[in-house]
Amino acid sequence: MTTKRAYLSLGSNLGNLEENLRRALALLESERIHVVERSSIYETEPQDVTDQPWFLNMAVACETRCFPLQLLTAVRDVERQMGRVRRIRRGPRVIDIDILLFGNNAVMDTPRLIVPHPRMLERRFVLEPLLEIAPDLVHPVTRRPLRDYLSGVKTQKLRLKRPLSP
Ligand code: PH2
Ligand code: MG
Ligand code: MG
Repeated sequence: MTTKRAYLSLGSNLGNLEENLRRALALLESERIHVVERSSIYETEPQDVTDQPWFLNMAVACETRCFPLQLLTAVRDVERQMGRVRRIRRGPRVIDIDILLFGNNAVMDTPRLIVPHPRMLERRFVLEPLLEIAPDLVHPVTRRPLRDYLSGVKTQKLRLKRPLSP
């Protein structure tokens, strides 16, 4: 069976944020989702629900044998293992792992999963880390380079960029 590459966005704004990201990466590995590239970590201003703590966000590239819905099940599993409780939609969370892109430009729209991630082009906390590890990515639907969308999100505050310590 072939392996496919997927790009994931990770975010945390409850508890020990760095520790949460580290634990999520380790748990992904235990689900046989191999993280092959990781961005720096970014402190980002909360979007959508603005009355919540700032986030730490990062993006990773991973290799997996999973199909998209299996990957979704695996990342939900990791979120669950980390005690994520879904309270407020888009509100504070210990960990959030979103599938941004899958395989060779996969496009899908199902009740459980939409790929590419429907809000990725409007979010600096997604685009900036993602472009750090893959500057030449093209959006599978619009066919435009992702870097073209950065200028549209520059007003969203983002600070401090450093490697996640081991
Ligand atoms: N996630 C959200 C809503 N708002 N804001 C930032 N800065 N980072 C996030 O990861 C984030 C958010 C819902 O998934
Ligand atoms: Mg999310
Ligand atoms: Mg999510």
